[in-house]
Amino acid sequence: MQKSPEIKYSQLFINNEFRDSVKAKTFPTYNPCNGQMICQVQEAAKEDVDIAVEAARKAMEFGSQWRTMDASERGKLIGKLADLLERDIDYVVSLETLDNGKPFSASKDDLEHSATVLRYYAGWADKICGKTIPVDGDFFCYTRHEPVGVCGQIIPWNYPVAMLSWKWGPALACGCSIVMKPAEQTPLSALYMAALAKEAGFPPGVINVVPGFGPTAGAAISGHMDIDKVAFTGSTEVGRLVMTAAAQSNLKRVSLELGGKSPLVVLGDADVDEAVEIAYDAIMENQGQCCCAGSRTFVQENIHEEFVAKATEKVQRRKVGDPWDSATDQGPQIDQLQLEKIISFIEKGTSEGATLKTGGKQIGASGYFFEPTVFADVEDHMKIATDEIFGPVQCIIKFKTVEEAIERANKTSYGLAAGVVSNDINKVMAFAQALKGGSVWVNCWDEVFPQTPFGGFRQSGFGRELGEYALKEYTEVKTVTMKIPQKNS
Ligand code: TXE
Repeated sequence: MQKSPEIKYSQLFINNEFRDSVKAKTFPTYNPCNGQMICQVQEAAKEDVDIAVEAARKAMEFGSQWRTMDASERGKLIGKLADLLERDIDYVVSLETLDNGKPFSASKDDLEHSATVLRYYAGWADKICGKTIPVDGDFFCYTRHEPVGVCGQIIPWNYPVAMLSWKWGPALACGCSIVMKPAEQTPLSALYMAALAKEAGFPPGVINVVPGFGPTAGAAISGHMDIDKVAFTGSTEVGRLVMTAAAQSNLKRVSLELGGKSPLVVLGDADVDEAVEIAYDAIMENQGQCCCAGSRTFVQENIHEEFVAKATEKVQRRKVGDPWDSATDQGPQIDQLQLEKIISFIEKGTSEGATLKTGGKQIGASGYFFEPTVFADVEDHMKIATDEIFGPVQCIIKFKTVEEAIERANKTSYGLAAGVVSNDINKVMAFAQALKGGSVWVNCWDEVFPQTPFGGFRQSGFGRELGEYALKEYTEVKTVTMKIPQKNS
């Protein structure tokens, strides 16, 4: 643990070099524990994105070092990157904790996960293949799964390195090049990962990192005429802008991983203590700043009262504070804006008639700490039940029948995740089939693996990250049809 990790990189990373932005403009990144500046970081504008895209394009040129590299060699480089991340894990975890505010142990989990994701995709690099297809006539026909090309990747601040690994892993395995914009709140760990990528041996231009803001650097990526694909994780609102920009520029491929309002349904037969634990983790994880947070907790009426009492007690024991302290469960929220958003939801919840069981206030005046909160008597129409709060706020909703729970759980414009807690296999199966979400968790929550696809239904986005499915987002299928003298079966 390095409570004051040295900031080694704060410049743009383009063509395997750290460099200032064209206008040498910088922006500050802050420590969410106290709101103080950590350092100034070079800020990418459109002209910097253009330079990064040019480098990424050159790396993708026909006959380039990257294009002619053996696929197995690409895999080795990705594996090396995972090795280097593990070598420096204490430092990178420290950097992540400093810039994001999440507890050190949680950052460590994220980074270990990131290394396994990279390693998983290292294994895929030489297993991405097309098919030979038995067409009619004297033809030989096969498909090639080619890299989609230059990929713009825009990521948020809630899981900085993990989001990077989800996007770099499949893009690199497929042989693409990358222009990544980390979130303005958390640029530091991505820059360090860029330095590790250079050390691993990726050719110049394959990986470029351009810290900056959404409306400038982000918009320059999504509207760029020479980027072939944009992968975005963030708010639904910005997802819409990214897709519009893609449509209005060059129809680049788009994948979006957006917000959610994911339901966790606790059925009356569940063990209440176990259900309380699952529901607590589902919403409180990562200070509640999780796209797949279980942010609507439906509880069947026969156990509702006991559940509310135990959930409240559990949340009251949650230790909020110094992320460097191993006893801490919850660090600060990411910034003032997110803190204010949560506070405004608390006001809405109270004024709309939900019962505030515990929490609801900012902690201290320094930094962005917020009390873990439980609302009971939440009704479907309330803002706290319809909108993404993105904070440690549990909303408990009572229901009577299974059919009603399914209908109400699905009554949202989102569809990222859903869950059910029950030991009744028939009811569990009904839920698993009926709930609209890219992930359904049974008697658990947020169990995400490198091997399993993750993504949204409806306005939670489209496209899948992780697993074999993610490869589809980074490849184009080419059909090659060749006239031959005579075919033979
Ligand atoms: O998200 P933004 P913010 C949700 C969550 C949160 C809300 C706002 O509800 O409270 O979004 O958070 C870049 N063109 N999620 O403001 O703005 C931006 O710089 C291109 C859910 O942080 O969507 C950053 O890199 N890019 C979520 C990234 O988009 C633009 C995680 C995300 O920022 C852009 C984070 C533009 N016009 C927030 N404007 C999840 N799905 O996990 C911004 N960006």
